[in-house]
Amino acid sequence: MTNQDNPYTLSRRQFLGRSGQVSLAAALGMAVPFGHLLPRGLAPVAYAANQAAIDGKEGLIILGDRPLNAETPAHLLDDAVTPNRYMFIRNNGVPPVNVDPATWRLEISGESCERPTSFSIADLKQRFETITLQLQLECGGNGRGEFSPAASGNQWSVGAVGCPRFTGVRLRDVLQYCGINGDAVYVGYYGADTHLSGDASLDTISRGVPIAKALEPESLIAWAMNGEDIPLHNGYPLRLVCAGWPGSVSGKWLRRLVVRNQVHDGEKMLAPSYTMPAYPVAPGTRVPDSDMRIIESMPVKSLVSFPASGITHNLRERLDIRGHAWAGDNQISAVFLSIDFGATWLPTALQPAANRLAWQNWQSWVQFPEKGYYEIWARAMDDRGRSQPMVVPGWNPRGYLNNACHRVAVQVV
Ligand SMILES: Nc1nc2c(c(=O)[nH]1)N[C@H]1C(S)=C(S)[C@@H](COP(=O)(O)O)O[C@H]1N2
Ligand SMILES: [Mo]
Repeated sequence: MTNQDNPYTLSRRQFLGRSGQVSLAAALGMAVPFGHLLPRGLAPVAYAANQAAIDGKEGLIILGDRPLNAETPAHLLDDAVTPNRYMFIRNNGVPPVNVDPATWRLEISGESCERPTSFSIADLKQRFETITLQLQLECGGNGRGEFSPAASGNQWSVGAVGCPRFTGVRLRDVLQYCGINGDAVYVGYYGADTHLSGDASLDTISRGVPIAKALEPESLIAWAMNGEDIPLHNGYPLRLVCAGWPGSVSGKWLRRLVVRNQVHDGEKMLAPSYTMPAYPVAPGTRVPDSDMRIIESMPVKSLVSFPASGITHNLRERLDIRGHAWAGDNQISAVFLSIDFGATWLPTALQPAANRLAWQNWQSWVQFPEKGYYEIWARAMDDRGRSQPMVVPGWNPRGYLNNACHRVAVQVV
C-alpha cells in the first residue's frame, strides 16, 4: 500500500493523550505491573508497533490521530539531513486522497497579483530554475508540553522539528513571473487538505509570510524531499517551504497562493493563532487579541540527538555527544554543553550550515569524573548574542516558542 491509498492506518486506541512527561502507563493507556523492571531506554513493543503505523514513517510518537500529529524522538533526529521517515507530521485537517501529481494545479492570484496564472507541476519544472536546499522546519508549538499552566494544543516535546533537503523552484521566481503589484504586502497559501468537520467551505489553515520573506531566495515551492516525492503527510505533491519561521507558514498540499495588499487573513493567520503577547505576561493571563503579534523568525534552539536520553554509560569510556542548532533567520555562533547542571559550559565543534536556513550540526565528547546520574545540557547562541534559557521562557496563551535548553539523562556505571 502506498501513502496515497490510506492516510489513516492508525488505530485510535493507540497512544492518545500523551502529555509532557510520559509515564509508561500513560503512554500505553493501561497499568504496567512490571513497568519498573523494564530497562531504561527499551521501548515497550506495543509502543514500537504503534510507531510503525504511519506508512513511510518510523519511530514517530503519535500525539493524536485526528488530525494526525506525530513528533520524532530526539535520538531519531541524529542524521545531519533529516530522512523522510523521521520528518514530524503536523496536520490541522485531513490530507487529500488520490493525489495525482500529473493533474495537480497551482493557482497564483490575489488582489496584488498582476497576471493570475495556473501552473501544473510540469510547468513549474519547465519554466523555472530547479533549486535544492536543506531547510529547517519547526512547529511554532514545539516544546508546548512544558508550559505551566498547560497551553491547549498538541503537547509537543522537543521533536516537532526537522531539516530535510527540499527540491523545487523559488517562490520569488514564480511570483515575479506572475507580476507583483507595488502595493503587495503578504503572500498567503491554501492547501488541498479538508476541514475535520467535513465542511468544504471551511479552510484547515491558510497562513503566509510578508512579501520580503516570500522573496528570499530560500523560499521554495517544493515537490521533492531528499530526492523523493514529499511524503503524503508532509504535503505531497507540492508544498511551500519558508524556513526559519513557524512551520505553519509552510503550506502543504499547496493549491493556491494569493498575493495580498494587506496582512493575509486566512484561517489561523490572526490572533490568537501563532501569535505572542506584545509584552511579557504572567502565566495564565488572558491576553486580548489586539495585544497579540504574529510570530515571524523563530528563536535560537538546539537539540542533543546523541546519546538518547536514559542510556547507561561506562565510566571508563568517553561519551560522544552531538546534535543540531538553529536560530530562525539567523545563524548559530556557538553551542555549549554542561554535565554539571550548568555550573560550567564546554564549547563544541560547530559546523557551518549547508546553506542559509539549514540547522547546524555540532559535536563534542565528555569523560565523566565518577559514577552516577548526569544530565547533558546543550545551549546554543546565535550571531546576535541571543542564547537559550535553562527554564521554560515567557509563558503565552497558546504555548509557542519554548526554546529552553534540551536535557538528556545519562547513568554512568
Ligand atoms: N495545508 C496545510 N499546510 C500546513 C499544515 C496543515 O495542516 N495544512 N500544517 C502547518 C503546520 S502547523 C506545520 S508545523 C507544518 C508541519 O509540516 P510537516 O507536517 O511536514 O512537518 O506544516 C504547516 N503547513
Ligand atoms: Mo505548527
